Amino acid sequence: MLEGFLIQGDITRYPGSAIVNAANAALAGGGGVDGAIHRAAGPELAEACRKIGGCPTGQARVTPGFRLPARYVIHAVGPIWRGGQHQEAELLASAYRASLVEAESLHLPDLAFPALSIGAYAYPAEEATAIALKTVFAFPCEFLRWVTFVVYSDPVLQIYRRQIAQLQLPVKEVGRYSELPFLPPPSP
Ligand code: AR6
Repeated sequence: MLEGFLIQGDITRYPGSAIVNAANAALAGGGGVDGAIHRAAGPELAEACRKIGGCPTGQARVTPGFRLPARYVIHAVGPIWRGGQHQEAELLASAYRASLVEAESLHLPDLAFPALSIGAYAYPAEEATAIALKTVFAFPCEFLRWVTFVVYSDPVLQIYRRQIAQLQLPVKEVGRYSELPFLPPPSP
């Protein structure tokens, strides 16, 4: 059974197996969480993305994490919000599922997600959060046991708390990564 965690923080500091990036279809880097991940991973990440060439909306591609604490980056492309009549909901769910498929194919036990599409791509945060949570918990995981939702801002944290309570999902909030029970304790 999948266990969920919620944390407010910087996903580039996640010390587990893989983090998901909120990428664009060109895998060209950008602002927001994408920019932070590229800065923390180093220039090798842009080079690896360039070799992949791109990724359609709703899909995901894997690279190493390079200088990140996480071993892999799963670059997922969420939809740009265009009013809700352009398959945004399906594409957002698909971006989450595609990330989980990549993690499963690598036999990873844990994965961290940022809030895909709710920043520069302007997806309404309440709806996007419900999709994120429902999609992850509906996914038939085989190797994955722990999914951590990493939120950056206070308003988004409140939205996650509310949706987790409303959907009655097994997601525990922690204050720092070292409280995640499945990770080895930090070395002294
Ligand atoms: N750790 C965790 N979450 C973060 C971090 C961080 N270090 N930094 C920002 N967030 P966005 P999108 C939150 O815009 O909407 C880029 O230019 C942020 O507060 O990063 O999918 C790409 O290249 C927000 O809640 O992603 C694409 O072109 C959430 O991450 C485009 O933006 C997502 O915001 C993708 O837009």
